[in-house]
Amino acid sequence: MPVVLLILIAVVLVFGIGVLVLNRRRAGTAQPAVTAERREVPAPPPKPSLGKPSTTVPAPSTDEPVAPIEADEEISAEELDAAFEESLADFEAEAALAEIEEFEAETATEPEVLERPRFRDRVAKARATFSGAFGGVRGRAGITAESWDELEEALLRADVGLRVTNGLLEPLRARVKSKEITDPDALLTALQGEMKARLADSDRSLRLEDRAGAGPNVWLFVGVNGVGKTTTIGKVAAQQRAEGRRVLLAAGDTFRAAAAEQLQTWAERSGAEFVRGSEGGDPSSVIFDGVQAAAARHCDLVLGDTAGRLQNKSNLMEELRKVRRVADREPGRVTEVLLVIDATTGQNGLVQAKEFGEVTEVTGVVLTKLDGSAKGGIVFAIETELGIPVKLVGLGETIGDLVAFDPDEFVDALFGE
Ligand SMILES: Nc1nc2c(ncn2[C@@H]2O[C@H](COP(=O)(O)OP(=O)(O)OP(=O)(O)O)[C@@H](O)[C@H]2O)c(=O)[nH]1
Ligand SMILES: [Mg+2]
Repeated sequence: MPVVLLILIAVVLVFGIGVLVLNRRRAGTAQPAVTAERREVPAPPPKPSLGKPSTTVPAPSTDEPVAPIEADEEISAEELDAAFEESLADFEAEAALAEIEEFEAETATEPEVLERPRFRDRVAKARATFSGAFGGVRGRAGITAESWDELEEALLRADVGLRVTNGLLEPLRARVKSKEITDPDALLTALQGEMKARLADSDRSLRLEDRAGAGPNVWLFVGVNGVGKTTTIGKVAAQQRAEGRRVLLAAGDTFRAAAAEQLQTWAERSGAEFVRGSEGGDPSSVIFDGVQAAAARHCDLVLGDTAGRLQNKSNLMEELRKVRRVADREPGRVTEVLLVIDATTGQNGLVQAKEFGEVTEVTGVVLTKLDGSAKGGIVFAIETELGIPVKLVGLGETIGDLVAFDPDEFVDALFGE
């Protein structure tokens, strides 16, 4: 009798497995039918915005013990088919859930905390320009003609400019000649000191007059196309808001379609007020409206965007002169005109600075994209040759990636410290 029972169990098992294999084959060949059924799997919760899906689908595990088939249990082909489809549905649901979780992890927006980025972490490329030369200088037993060549080349490649490079190296040559400096390490330390000293005396503070009852301060942002004016305004707005000031952004770039929308997005992100005009309208009237609105709403500061322009287009430069004049009318006071320069454009930035400075009385430079550039040396050229202080530095594209320019930290970062 037990032998008969065993045979019976074996027959049922073989039959069951046969049906299972048959079904799998059917599923493989009859693709459209399976896809159709797949669509019937309850749809996963919608992707964005979703917190965690409220229901979790039990995860079928391939390691889970399969329930033993009882010998006397009648298992039809349909039941086996249904069981297989059910576990397929579970598997599909789990895959969908995993996909949602992966999507959420990828798209989770960073909270907009203004965490100050460090020069050291962002100026890797600028540092690389110097590190090869410094390595070469250190690698020699003494200070040779090659050491000087290497230093000079590195400074020029970093866009320090010929005049400033000579200005930095000449006093060092004299100190080496007089035997005050005798070894390579001491030479590099002395160069580091010279570079810091060059940038030491500038007043880099942003002017904001807080006279009671007075109208809003106006900071204008000027520069050539695509240097980062609008982005910088967004970053500055966030910083000023974080310091508790009421800020209004005025969309003085009426030239480019979507420029106002871009600024509006920054206004929303930073919690600033916003004023715009019509596309193609007079930028000075937008700035005027902005100042009026800011005065009415008791704002401390108006940040005025302007359209990018080439410094050699005299009509556009004239337009900028007018924007400045209008912004400075009561109740407004222009307390900063910030020339935004893209650090990757190198020495060309110097030419821009000259022209813009003449037209709008630039009070400071914002050097953007220092994170992606090997041209950090332009800082020295701008300050030494033009006497315009670099006040802010852009170290990335996000709202927190703007820092007050700290020359010591910058020079140390170039030296890999
Ligand atoms: N890596 C990096 N990118 C920056 C920085 N500042 C701005 N950008 C990018 O530069 C590009 C141009 O920025 P915008 O702010 O539109 O420049 P703009 O000067 O207003 O341009 P126009 O209005 O067309 O003249 C954008 O892709 C910015 O994200 C920075 O400090 N680092
Ligand atoms: Mg812009």
